[in-house]
Amino acid sequence: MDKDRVKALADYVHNAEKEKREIRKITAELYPELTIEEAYVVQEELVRQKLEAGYNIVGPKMGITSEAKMKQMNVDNPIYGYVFDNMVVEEGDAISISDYIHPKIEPEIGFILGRDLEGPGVTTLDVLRATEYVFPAIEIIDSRYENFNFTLPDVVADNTSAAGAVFGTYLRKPEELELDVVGVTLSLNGEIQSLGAGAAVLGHPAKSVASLANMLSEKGEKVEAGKPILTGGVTAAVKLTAGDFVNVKYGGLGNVSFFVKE
Ligand code: 0L1
Ligand code: MG
Repeated sequence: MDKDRVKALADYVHNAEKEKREIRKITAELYPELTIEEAYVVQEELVRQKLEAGYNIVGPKMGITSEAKMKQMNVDNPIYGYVFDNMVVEEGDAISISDYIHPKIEPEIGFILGRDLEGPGVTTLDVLRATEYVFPAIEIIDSRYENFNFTLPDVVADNTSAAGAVFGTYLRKPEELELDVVGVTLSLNGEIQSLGAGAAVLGHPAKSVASLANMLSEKGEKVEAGKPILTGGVTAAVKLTAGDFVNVKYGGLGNVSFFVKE
């Protein structure tokens, strides 16, 4: 794919994000032959544009980490993208629904590494040994594509729908918890909407970090210490509406909440 097309496709999704409007997926007609490899090149250009605009990367995020989602999209591997500083929402604060297109939330288990991890060959055990803290988090996803309708290359080019992150402040050492059996309930206005356990994320959330390290190694990159990593949704994503009070409880790992206003 030539440079002009990479830039045109990155502009296409980036403008939709900036203008908060839905677009048709890239593969619908703009460029049906988009491959995963090309999509990551488009994502890199999108990331470059955001950095050039003055935003900073807070940390990486993993997506399509559940068995159900992988089956639905007919893929064997998860995908990754990046959370930027303008996406971070303080726990307990309110977001404005008008700052998004059609936001949904995913409860996630976050990791902070004490040392860099470089693949290939990184294992779940390597991740647990390198982890300084785990913490509760909520990801806000907001696909720029109409009705969240996309193929895997489309969603990779769109920075894996990244739009927001609420990082909880309940830090725990990984050995204090059995992360695969940490239960999670997501409530809107006091009513449980979805629930799950840590094992919904590739069998164990630490495996998601290992997978990230191994995928990044193909580009000569590593997972850096000190940056919060979102490992993937523990439950199905839930749609947000103005007026919602979001509360997610994590067994042994505290809870995270925020409000949604007009
Ligand atoms: O973080 C995620 O798992 C979302 C990845 C993109 C898929 C979606 O937008 O539903
Ligand atoms: Mg997610």
